[in-house]
Amino acid sequence: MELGDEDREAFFDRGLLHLERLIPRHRVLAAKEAIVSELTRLGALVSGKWHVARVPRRFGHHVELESVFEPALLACLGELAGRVLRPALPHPQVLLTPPQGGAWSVPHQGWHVDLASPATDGISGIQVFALIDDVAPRGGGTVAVAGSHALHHTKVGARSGVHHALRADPVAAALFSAEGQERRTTLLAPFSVGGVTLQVVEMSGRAGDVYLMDMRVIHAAATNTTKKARMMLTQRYLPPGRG
Ligand SMILES: O=C(O)CCC(=O)C(=O)O
Repeated sequence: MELGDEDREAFFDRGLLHLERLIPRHRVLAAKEAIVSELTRLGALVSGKWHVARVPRRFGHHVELESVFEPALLACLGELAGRVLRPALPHPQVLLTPPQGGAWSVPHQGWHVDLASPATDGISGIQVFALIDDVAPRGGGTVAVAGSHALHHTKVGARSGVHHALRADPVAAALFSAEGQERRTTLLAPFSVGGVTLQVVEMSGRAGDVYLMDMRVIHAAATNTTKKARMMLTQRYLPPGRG
């Protein structure tokens, strides 16, 4: 697949790009089957019922999971980064959240980046999130603060770090506090910190969709309030010699 100008612009502006139906259906189905059979074998999913304590922290190696990250997808990463990127982990990681109930909100903890703040402005890595099943809004999809990659290189971000810059802003501070009834509405709409437009985005969509995330983007795990498990795969890609 080829990226269009709009895709490139979206990725560079927001640090996050949603590509719909990128992964061929047969690969997604094979990956889902591999995950479900491992869950069944471990007794974590029996006749449609979840035994959460038996959900593994890490899944075994399955060729069906590897093959989701096919050459067409890797070519997109190289194109965006302007250089070859290599997988940081030997195998993709399964992100699985059984139904948790309760009410969904923008997380107020767990915000992080997986790389040290880069000294120079430029892509230091891309994380791929592949949806292996449909993920409805509020269904546990990872949440990201789109635009936050650019905060690292603003005056306030470079001086005291991105977390500090966000905590010091009256709107963005709601990312770190459960209080305030309006926080969900405010954070899911665009807001500005240090001249950079930010917005909390939930990675929801259909099976086969992919989100590409600049690894400078701050992100967090979210609650799955639906009745269906959240099933995603992730892999981080870095320039050779990093990670
Ligand atoms: O959605 C999740 O479970 C969290 C994913 C995450 O934070 C990561 O892969 O770095």
